Order: sequence, then structure tokens, then C-alpha cells
Amino acid sequence: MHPHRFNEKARAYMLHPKTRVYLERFMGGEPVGTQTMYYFKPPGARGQAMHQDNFYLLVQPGTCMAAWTALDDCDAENGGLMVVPNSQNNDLVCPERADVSLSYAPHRVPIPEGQKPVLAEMKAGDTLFFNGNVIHGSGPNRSKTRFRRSWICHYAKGDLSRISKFFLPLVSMDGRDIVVEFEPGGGPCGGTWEGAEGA
Ligand SMILES: O=C(O)CCC(=O)C(=O)O
Repeated sequence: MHPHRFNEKARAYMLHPKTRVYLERFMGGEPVGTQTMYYFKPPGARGQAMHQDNFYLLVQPGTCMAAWTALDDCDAENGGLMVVPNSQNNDLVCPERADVSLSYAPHRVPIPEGQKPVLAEMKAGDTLFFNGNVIHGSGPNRSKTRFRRSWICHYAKGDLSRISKFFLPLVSMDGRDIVVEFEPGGGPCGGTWEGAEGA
């Protein structure tokens, strides 16, 4: 989904001045918006197996960055986000098939030896920033009554030269659509992820 392409409020949240301050600090330069997603995750819904966002976005050079905002309190019960600390410096790992009874997306990145996922317990309104090489994902929402909604935006550093065509046009932080070249290949894993849902 790209709600910022048809909804002014979504676009305004993508370009929120507070988010921009952190992105500039973490990326060391001016960001551009690449993607927005509203992830509902109602009670009983599957999660998204562990993955790396730049496998999908194919930002070059460098990688993308997520600003993942909890709209509900998120914990182990309702399928909170899991992240692998220090994986921001990992290379992209080619995914295996995920267990689709637990994950709506078909890809799963194996956890490298010596690394371990941890739960990022968050309160509604918290935002977690992480780059496109960080291994992350979530399990099913096992709560009977609690949604786990999140608002997820992806960005790239503004001097990028390429990105997957699904993320064009990009959006400058002052709200203009911009276009760069698209990456025609499947990135370091070859092939294509078409048919897979979402980053
Ligand atoms: O929220 C989740 O459980 C996973 C979403 C995600 O990983 C992503 O936006 O890349």
C-alpha cells in the first residue's frame, strides 16, 4: 500500500517535521519518502516473517530506513515487532520460504549465528527507526481482543541513484514527487520479489 499517494493526511504524516529531524540525524543527509503502510493486524492475524527491507526497496547506494510507529501498545501477545540488534551492518541475506501459516509474506531471512531477535516492546505513539539491512519481523497476533496497528514509512537518503520501480515516484520532504532511475534486477539475490507482499 502507498496511502500517501491518495490521502493528504497520510502524506502529511510521511513528511512530518519531527520524523524528518531524526531521519536527517540517522542518515546524515536529506531524506526522501519511498513508501507508507498502515498495518492493521487484528486479533488472530498472521505476522510478517523476519526480513530486511532493502531486499524489497533495492535502494542504491546504501540502504533505506524505516520509521515504524506503534498505533497500539505492542508486546509479545499482540505480535509486537522483533528486531535483531546490530544487524544494521549485515549484508542482505537471500530469504528462504516462510511458514505462511504464521507469516502473510512468503520470505524469511535466517538469523545469522551469534545474533538473536529481541522484542521491541512499544507504547502507542512510539516510533522505532531502523535501516533497511536490519533483520526484523513479527509473529501472529495471539490476542483475542487487541489490534496491533502500526503506521510504517520508509525513506532513503535523497542522493540515491536507484530504487525498485514499485516505490516511484519518491516524495521530497517538501512534498514534491520525484523520480530516479529504477533498479531492473532483483538485487543481490537475483530474480524478483514480484508477487511477494510488502516490505
Ligand atoms: O510490523 C511488522 O510486523 C512488520 C512490518 C515490517 O516489517 C515492515 O514494515 O517492513
